[in-house]
Amino acid sequence: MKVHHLILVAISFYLAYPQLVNGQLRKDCRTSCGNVTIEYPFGTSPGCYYADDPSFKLTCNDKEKLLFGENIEVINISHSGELRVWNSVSQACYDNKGNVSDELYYTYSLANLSLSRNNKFTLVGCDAFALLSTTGTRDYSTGCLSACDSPPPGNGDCNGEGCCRSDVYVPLDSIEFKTRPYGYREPTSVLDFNPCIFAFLAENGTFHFNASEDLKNLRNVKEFPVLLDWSIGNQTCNEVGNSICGMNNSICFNSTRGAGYNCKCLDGFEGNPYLSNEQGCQDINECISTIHKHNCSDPNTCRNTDGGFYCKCRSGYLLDTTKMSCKRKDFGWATILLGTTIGFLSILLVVSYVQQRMKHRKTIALRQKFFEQNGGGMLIQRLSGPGTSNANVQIFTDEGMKTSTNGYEESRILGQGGQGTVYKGILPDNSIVAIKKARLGDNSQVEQFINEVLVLSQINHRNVVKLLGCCLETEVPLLVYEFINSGTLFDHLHGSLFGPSLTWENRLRIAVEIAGTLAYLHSSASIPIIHRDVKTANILLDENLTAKVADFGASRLIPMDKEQLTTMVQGTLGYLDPEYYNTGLLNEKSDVYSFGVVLMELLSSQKALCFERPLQSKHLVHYIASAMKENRLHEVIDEKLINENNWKEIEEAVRVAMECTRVTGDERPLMTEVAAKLEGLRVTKTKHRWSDEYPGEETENLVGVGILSEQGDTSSTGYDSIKNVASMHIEAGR
Ligand SMILES: *[C@@H]1O[C@H](CO)[C@@H](O)[C@H](O)[C@H]1NC(C)=O
Ligand SMILES: *[C@@H]1O[C@H](CO)[C@@H](O)[C@H](O)[C@H]1NC(C)=O
Ligand SMILES: *[C@@H]1O[C@H](CO)[C@@H](O)[C@H](O)[C@H]1NC(C)=O
Ligand SMILES: *[C@@H]1O[C@H](CO)[C@@H](O)[C@H](O)[C@H]1NC(C)=O
Ligand SMILES: *[C@@H]1O[C@H](CO)[C@@H](O)[C@H](O)[C@H]1NC(C)=O
Ligand SMILES: *[C@@H]1O[C@H](CO)[C@@H](O)[C@H](O)[C@H]1NC(C)=O
Ligand SMILES: *[C@@H]1O[C@H](CO)[C@@H](O)[C@H](O)[C@H]1NC(C)=O
Ligand SMILES: *[C@@H]1O[C@H](CO)[C@@H](O)[C@H](O)[C@H]1NC(C)=O
Ligand SMILES: *[C@@H]1O[C@H](CO)[C@@H](O)[C@H](O)[C@H]1NC(C)=O
Ligand SMILES: *[C@H]1O[C@@H](CO)[C@H](O)[C@@H](O)[C@@H]1NC(C)=O
Repeated sequence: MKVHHLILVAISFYLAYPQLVNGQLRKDCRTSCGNVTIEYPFGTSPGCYYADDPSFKLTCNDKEKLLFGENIEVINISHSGELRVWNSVSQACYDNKGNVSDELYYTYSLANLSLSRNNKFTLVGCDAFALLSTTGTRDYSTGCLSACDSPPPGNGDCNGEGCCRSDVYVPLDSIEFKTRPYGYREPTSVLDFNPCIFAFLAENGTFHFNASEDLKNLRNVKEFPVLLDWSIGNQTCNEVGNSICGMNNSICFNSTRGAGYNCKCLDGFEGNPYLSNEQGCQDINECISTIHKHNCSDPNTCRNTDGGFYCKCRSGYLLDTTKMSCKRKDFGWATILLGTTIGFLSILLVVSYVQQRMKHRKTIALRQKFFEQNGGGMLIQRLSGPGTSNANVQIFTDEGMKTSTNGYEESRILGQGGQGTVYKGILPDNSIVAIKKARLGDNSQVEQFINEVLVLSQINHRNVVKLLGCCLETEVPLLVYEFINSGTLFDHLHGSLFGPSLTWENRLRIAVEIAGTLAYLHSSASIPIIHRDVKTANILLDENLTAKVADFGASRLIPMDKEQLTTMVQGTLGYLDPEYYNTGLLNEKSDVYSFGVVLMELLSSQKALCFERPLQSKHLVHYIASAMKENRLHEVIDEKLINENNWKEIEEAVRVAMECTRVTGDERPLMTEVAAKLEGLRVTKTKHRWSDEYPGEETENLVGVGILSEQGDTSSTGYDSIKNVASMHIEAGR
């Protein structure tokens, strides 16, 4: 009796170490034995195979054969969980009496082994059967029968005539198979063509039955490859975690054995999926010609990607995915339409841009023209000329003016006068200004505007409306002033703002302020200036009722060496100096006359020219003069002003006004004298009040005033009003 014991030692394992040791293998691990490549998790020495589990231990014998267990030779190992080994053929031969030498009886102790489904259990022989059974937890048997009393036709089919086979799927502990003759035969009838019976496991497709050859001696083949399934552990991927495998590019899959897991590289990658170093799964460069895994018709268009590739066509070409070749893009109607539309729109855009540019240029040219026409050049020349060093005139732009007046909105109009319209403007820094716009199409107005700019640029006085700047880019020039919000003196005396606030004290102060301003214009400003249009309508009041002289349009700068100037007569009826009117000779005394009229207005609250008054007293000067002559001053002075202790001052003020309005200019006092006199009245008045409150100081102070006036000493006193009086007297005396 001959018994073959083929022990297939454990291949799959119940592990002490559930985790794969990732990464580095020892450098001295063998990577091949003979022609067989050894790869992790298998290895030949400790530290080279998985978790030091003896199930993955292989040995390389001195004949360079890789052995698994005691004597099973390994053909090769695949990562996907298969181990290909050589398995011997078992055979039993008939003796010459027709008896088989032995019953073939095989026990395969499979322990942890799984036979792959891709094996066949095959019997070659006549009148025999083979039985494959399992032992252990499941009872399972399979087998086949072969019968033949004459040589079967050599058609190569293993169909039960001289050869039979059965599929194998036994993932269990152990199997055994039996082979023996089926019934009794006259041995000689078989012996001739079938002396032996063969039984073996073989990988599907490795054995092709040929009756004429194999029944005799199985072509002397002694072993067949057999596939065994191996896996790691007895847990599924879910149980161990899907990221158990070596790298990002490798994935876990459940072993076909039904226990444990294996790893594999993703498509487009190759390497050892259990390792995470450079031997692990790496991208396959499909575009390298030697590999030629791409299907681009032109290899030059192939571009490798991580785990794949694509075919890249030149611009203007598209990939034809059926042939993987590049072909020219064809432009459909939609494209042509789109292109045309875009082209058309671009042209439109360009045209409108050019138009805009031209319009812009035209606007600029127009502005330049206006600027010149409005005397901008002359102005700039004059402003930068000698004697105007402290000129501080800002040039505003057309746009700036437009936005600040909200497009010259009607609601922004503050007033409309002889010289044009005044708008309220709000500058970008939120400051409020008054913007004066000349009347359209009046060239003399333009001249006056320029004149005003020149005059005002010379003046820096707190009682003169400050000119901030001008704009000459518009058709008519614009002047920008500080904004004075409480109307004109005219409005307060006769018009819309008439009220009780203009007491005698206020009126006297206003008169002093106007007189002081005119005195300053006549004598103190760097070049003497004659206002030429002094009237209550040209005197603005701010919220403290401080006077601000405005409207210098008619004013004249008088060069120092010229005493008189012949000009076209300008001014307002009622305020106009009769001498100047008759002769056309302008000097500062004309302003004195006009001031006299203003002072009379302040005293009487009567208009300068009033046709409701009797014919002879139409003119305020005549009205007051006749009243004075007839000693009935009480009648013409505004009775609201009069109280018990100011009559003397009023009389004095009337006298000053009368002097100012003398027919002959030479007889009129200088503006400085007028200012000093009025200031004197005011100071005396203040003193009187003082003396009421502090009796006893009066005499001393009055004496002080007298002394100071005579000596011209301004340094010995700290009292401002007195100082002013003093200096006024001195100037008046020059
Ligand atoms: C896996 O093996 C361990 C020990 O070897 C055992 O305790 C466990 O029950 C097994 N698990 C499965 C699913 O077979
Ligand atoms: C390796 O393969 C070659 C040819 O395929 C063969 O001649 C040689 O015997 C093989 N060596 C071993 C050790 O199997
Ligand atoms: C393993 O061996 C078989 C049979 O010799 C062969 O067909 C197969 O290509 C081999 N596989 C590897 C990965 O070497
Ligand atoms: C698997 O093989 C190992 C090692 O040979 C052994 O200890 C274990 O008992 C085997 N498992 C089974 C279920 O036979
Ligand atoms: C064996 O191989 C043949 C073709 O080679 C195939 O058709 C058949 O399905 C395979 N059998 C098994 C069990 O894999
Ligand atoms: C079987 O072997 C014989 C002799 O070698 C040969 O002539 C015949 O073609 C083979 N038959 C098949 C099916 O391969
Ligand atoms: C694996 O993926 C992570 C994040 O996706 C990345 O940071 C890491 O570099 C990748 N490692 C390798 C070896 O590709
Ligand atoms: C592995 O098997 C388990 C249990 O049968 C299953 O839930 C899981 O989806 C499988 N995982 C993979 C990657 O096939
Ligand atoms: C070319 O290869 C890609 C990726 O392997 C595939 O998706 C595609 O179907 C193939 N095309 C042709 C025409 O073979
Ligand atoms: C075959 O051998 C002969 C002689 O040795 C025996 O007499 C037979 O009994 C034997 N046959 C079987 C089936 O064993």
